[in-house]
Amino acid sequence: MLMKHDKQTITEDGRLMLDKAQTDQIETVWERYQSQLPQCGYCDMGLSCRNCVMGPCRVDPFGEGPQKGVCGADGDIIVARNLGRMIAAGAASHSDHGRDLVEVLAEVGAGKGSGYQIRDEAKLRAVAAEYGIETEGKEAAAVAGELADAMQEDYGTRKKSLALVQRAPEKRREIWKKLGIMPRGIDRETSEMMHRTHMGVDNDWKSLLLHGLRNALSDGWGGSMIATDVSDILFGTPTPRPTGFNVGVLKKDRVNIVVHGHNPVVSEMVLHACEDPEVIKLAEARGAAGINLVGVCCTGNELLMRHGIKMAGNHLTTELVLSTGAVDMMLVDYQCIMPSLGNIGACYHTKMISTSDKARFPGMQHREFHPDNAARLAEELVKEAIENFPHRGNVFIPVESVDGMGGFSVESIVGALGGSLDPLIDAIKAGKIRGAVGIVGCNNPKIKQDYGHVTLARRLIENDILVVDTGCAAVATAKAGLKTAEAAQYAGPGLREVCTALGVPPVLHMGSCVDNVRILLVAAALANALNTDISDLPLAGAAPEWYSEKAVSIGAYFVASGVYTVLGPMPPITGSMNVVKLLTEGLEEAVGATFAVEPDPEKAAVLIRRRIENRRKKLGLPALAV
Ligand code: SF4
Ligand code: MSK
Repeated sequence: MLMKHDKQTITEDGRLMLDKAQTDQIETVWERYQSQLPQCGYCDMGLSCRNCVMGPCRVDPFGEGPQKGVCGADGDIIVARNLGRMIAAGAASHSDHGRDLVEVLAEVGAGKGSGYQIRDEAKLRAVAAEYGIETEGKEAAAVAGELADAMQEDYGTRKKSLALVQRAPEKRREIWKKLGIMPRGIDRETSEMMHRTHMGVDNDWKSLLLHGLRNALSDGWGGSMIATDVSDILFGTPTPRPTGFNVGVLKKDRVNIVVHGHNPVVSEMVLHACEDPEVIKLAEARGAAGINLVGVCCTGNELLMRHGIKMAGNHLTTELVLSTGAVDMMLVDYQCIMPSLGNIGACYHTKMISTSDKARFPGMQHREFHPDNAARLAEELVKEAIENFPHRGNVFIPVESVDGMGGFSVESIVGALGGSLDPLIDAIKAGKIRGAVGIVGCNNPKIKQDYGHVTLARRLIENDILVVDTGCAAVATAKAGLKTAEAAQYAGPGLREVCTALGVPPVLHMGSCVDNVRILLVAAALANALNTDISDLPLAGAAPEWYSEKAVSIGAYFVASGVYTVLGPMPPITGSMNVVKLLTEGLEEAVGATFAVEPDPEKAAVLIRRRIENRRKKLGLPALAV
């Protein structure tokens, strides 16, 4: 049966590629979602538990069936435990990604990381100083080695708090201390969450949720922050640069290589190999006009931020990109890579390659990257992609790409503002910019692709609210044309004036999922400049189309850092009204911010505008009635 693709996605390339996938009899995420309906109501409400084999158990939300699991856990405990485990999985994913980067930094420090080098020495020295490392008179490699050691200590359990929490405003740190949620060790908090949620350990739903915040903080002010800092040190701190978006970035006459996943350790080496003149000559000898390296998801965003590499799509486009028949090789590292991809690649000529020792996929050839073989293996693989170019069948690239700008690190935003955040603060005080919102997260087949991100971003900028975004949200708004300087025309008069003066878009691309910490750092810098706390500022976060456990951790560290955060899809917590009330109301008193859940982005925009105007009023700034 033909699907109405305008129900699946707002994007033109998505609709056309869905037609193509259907013609080619490729099963996509949307069809598999349909085949799962109706999804399990107990799981949807968080009321099922399989933490031990006295179970699996479930609690009846209507009060007619069992109200307790075999061990005696009630709905509150089961819901809180399940949410805690989602946070632990998300925090572990980001933080383990950070660990991989620290290990490369350690290799570089030991003079062994062949092909990797320090690209931002100033940042290396600045971050090392934050860790209390004496850098004066030392070679960069020596500093890198010491910093890698100190960061590895952060993963362990021997400290009272992580080094980088010092970047949070003092008032925020006091809140964390008072609540007993100061993150200690990155691995420790995740490990403790797994312990607490074992049968017969923490059976107080409030205490479980508080530890959830601590676990998430160990990601936001720990693992993810380390991942971003070390990526900047090794590969360069991003600066604004032009790029392009959607499936139209694939080129019929070039060898197309797509990188997918999250960690830039592999993709940076692949980029390097693609720029080798000898390798380019080989591509020409095989009849191609050159090599075209593009990205999807966050590995793509990492390359986009630092090199302007173009993005073929976000999460729900990853299968469709293959059905262009134009991809000669897809290289994946880890996270958000659908296990369906290998089999889709096999329907075309695409070589599918997995590269991480911890992530394998059906239908993919496994070629493992390590610092000592990365440069050589990257070149080998790019050459194999070139040799695959003549094997292409029909190619279908139905759209032209959309222009956009990426590369807005904290450093480059401060640079664009002339060296300090003062002009931004002045614009906020004057009401030209009413506040700022971070839109983050994924696509989810439960929501029309990109509709949540794009609608929310449009409503916010129309109302003079600056939007910064990351991950798949950032690609969604870019595909919709909101990441050019000209997009200032869609903003309200105040934001338009500021963007036009600076030549920047009203929606700033701040990077990958781990780069959400860049948003935290802007918030912290604003709070410090105003001698206040993050929760007092006219800021908010939103994840209109989230799907992943990582997004739960991100949402939890945003809220625990004082940022009101609106989720699109409902997390699996409705089985416990106690948990729902704590997360959506009770946390306000504890950490100065809460979650809200609103799947309709039009209504989410109203909630956020209300919050921002409320915070403006509290700061004594001119406020509007919403
Ligand atoms: Fe059932 Fe309790 Fe075991 Fe969960 S921990 S499966 S509720 S017995
Ligand atoms: S890739 S976590 S689908 S944003 Fe970071 Fe996109 Fe979400 Fe993965």
